[in-house]
Amino acid sequence: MLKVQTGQIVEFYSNSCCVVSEGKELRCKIQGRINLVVGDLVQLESSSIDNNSEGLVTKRLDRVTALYRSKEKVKKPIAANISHIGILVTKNPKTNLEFIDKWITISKNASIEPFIIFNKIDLLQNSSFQEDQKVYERIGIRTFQISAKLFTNLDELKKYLSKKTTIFVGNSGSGKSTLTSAITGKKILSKALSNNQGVHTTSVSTLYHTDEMKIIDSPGVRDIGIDHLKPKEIILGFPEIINYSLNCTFPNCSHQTDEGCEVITALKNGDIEESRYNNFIFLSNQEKTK
Ligand SMILES: Nc1nc2c(ncn2[C@@H]2O[C@H](COP(=O)(O)OP(=O)(O)OP(=O)(O)O)[C@@H](O)[C@H]2O)c(=O)[nH]1
Ligand SMILES: [Mg+2]
Ligand SMILES: [Zn+2]
Repeated sequence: MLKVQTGQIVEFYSNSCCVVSEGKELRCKIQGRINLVVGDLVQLESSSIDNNSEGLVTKRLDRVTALYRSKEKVKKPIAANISHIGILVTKNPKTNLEFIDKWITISKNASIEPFIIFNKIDLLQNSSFQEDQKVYERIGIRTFQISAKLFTNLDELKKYLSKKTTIFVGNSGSGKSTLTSAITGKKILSKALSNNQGVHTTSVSTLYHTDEMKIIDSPGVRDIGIDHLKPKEIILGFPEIINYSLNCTFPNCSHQTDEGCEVITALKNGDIEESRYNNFIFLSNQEKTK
């Protein structure tokens, strides 16, 4: 007998997927050409006779949120129905501020709350993340300093993640899988060399459920394409610039010449961080030249 039920995609491959439904994990085929990503809610048919784990996804339910990136100028969904994005930042590999600002921009455009996790603090002499932390706390972005490997400061982070669906993003080697494992208690292979068998870099996004939260561990990226965003969408990643721009003399102010520009005044007064301003101008100009 066929049973129709709903579930959530925890892993998606090109023509099959893993779905959690009614507390069980099912390996599913996909009917027709349904465009799915991790986190999607779906309707599926499962066979109740053979009591294990096979199903057919027949429909995707509406997405509450969807996170997009662009790849070769095409807008592609990365994950659905997430509430938060945790951006992992490390000194090694070095995460640059432009990468962080791009992630903030795509999150804000998707109405998903970004926050920053400074990881691997066990490798640092003194708190050398402090300056970057100030830049982002100033604009209302929550930040954490942790060591995923040594479980340092994880309690506060866990409390923050409670009741949320969060995707961890960041460069390859920043510790997303190590952190996901430390928080969820699930065994996940990390990038370290294991028995000389090679490097376990994450190749597919996976959603992990615990009683308190849902976490998606994603593959590392060197850069994130935001070509699909127009200049008026880029500025959503820069709330402090929006604030000051409201008082610019000219409504179509480019915020690049002095005259009547409150953004430039705020920059000169130190009310807007230089790195944030520079990234805003860089990303806006990039979009304009397309
Ligand atoms: N010292 C230290 N090492 C860490 C910490 N967190 C992760 N690592 C190490 O960093 C390496 C990469 O960790 P992963 O968790 O695999 O990184 P990832 O972000 O999942 O990498 P990809 O899957 O390739 O994107 C591993 O050798 C981890 O042991 C930390 O807090 N301190
Ligand atoms: Mg990984
Ligand atoms: Zn201006």
